[in-house]
Amino acid sequence: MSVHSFCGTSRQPSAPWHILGAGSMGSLWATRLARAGYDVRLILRDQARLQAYHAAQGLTLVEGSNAILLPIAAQTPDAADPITRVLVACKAYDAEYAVAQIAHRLSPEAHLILLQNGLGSQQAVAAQVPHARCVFASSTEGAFRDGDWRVVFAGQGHNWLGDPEQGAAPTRLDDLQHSGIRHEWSPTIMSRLWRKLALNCAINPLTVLHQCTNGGLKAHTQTVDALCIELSALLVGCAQPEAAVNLSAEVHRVIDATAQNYSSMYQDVAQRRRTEISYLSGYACQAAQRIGLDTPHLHAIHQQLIAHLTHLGLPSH
Ligand code: NAD
Ligand code: KPL
Repeated sequence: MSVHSFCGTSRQPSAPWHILGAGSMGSLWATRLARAGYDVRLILRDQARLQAYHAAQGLTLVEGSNAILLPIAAQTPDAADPITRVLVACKAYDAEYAVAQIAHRLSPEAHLILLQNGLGSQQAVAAQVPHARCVFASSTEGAFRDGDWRVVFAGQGHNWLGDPEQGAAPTRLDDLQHSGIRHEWSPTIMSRLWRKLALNCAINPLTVLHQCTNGGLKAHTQTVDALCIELSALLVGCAQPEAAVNLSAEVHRVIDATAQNYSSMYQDVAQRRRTEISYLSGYACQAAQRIGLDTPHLHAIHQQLIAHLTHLGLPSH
């Protein structure tokens, strides 16, 4: 593998991109923006993480057989510079607290891009910073860390960004284009997020409970179909009828197309990481309860998942 370091051509002046959460996705965005010459500033949890980062001298982006080291600036949440644009790339369960730590630094025209899977955390963050503009994102890109401060770009994909209040696209999204971050503005971002949530609810918990790849669910089509019927009714009941169209067909298509893969929830459990269950099947069950919809299969699978995680000694929320 060739490794080289890169200082980038500065594209000053332009408001900096703050990246809150320098994990897989945060690093994937940060390194591409920095490589394109933008002013990027990582917000790390605390001084200990900051020191460790400085020791590594930057973030490394691995793409195929190439690795590039980018000496991106970093800081802790209590730094003083104002924040105009921030990508929030924490896990769903960390997003609210992480944003609370930087809320006092948000400038009046601040934009937050919320890159969390599932639903619930985005709304909680938006309620917390009512004067800032929150853009919700849904991503099919894939990344993982193969070491501290190293990110592997594992799956080409696309990012959809949108405003749940249906406002127009922010002007500074050109930076993403110039950085090779494939994206488009979606006027129906809530529908996209609901659709993704439904796909994840139909597939991910079952792969954990049956300890199988996505393709292994071909042995459980009755349960998958029962879940799809309930999830479709839920989407319609939550005023997202477009997200329900041909849900079952798409779930089976995804199972076929990703038959050899393990779902993200399976991988979280296998690596003993906390899952985002509360923002996936947990959110779906609560939404069903809120609208008075009976979803016995969804409820049973969610309860089995909680029991399974508890049995493994993992957090079940
Ligand atoms: P990750 O665990 O790799 O990264 C999250 C980072 O946030 C960690 O480095 C963590 O230390 C940091 N963090 C948490 N609290 C913080 C705080 N208070 N201050 C500063 N940093 C804080 O997670 P990820 O895989 O990058 O996923 C982020 C989100 O993107 C998740 O909701 C995930 O479901 C979604 N997503 C991930 C992928 C992927 O391929 N990794 C793909 C699509 C969507
Ligand atoms: O997004 C996914 C995941 O694993 O989280 C798919 C591949 C769609 C399975 O639900």
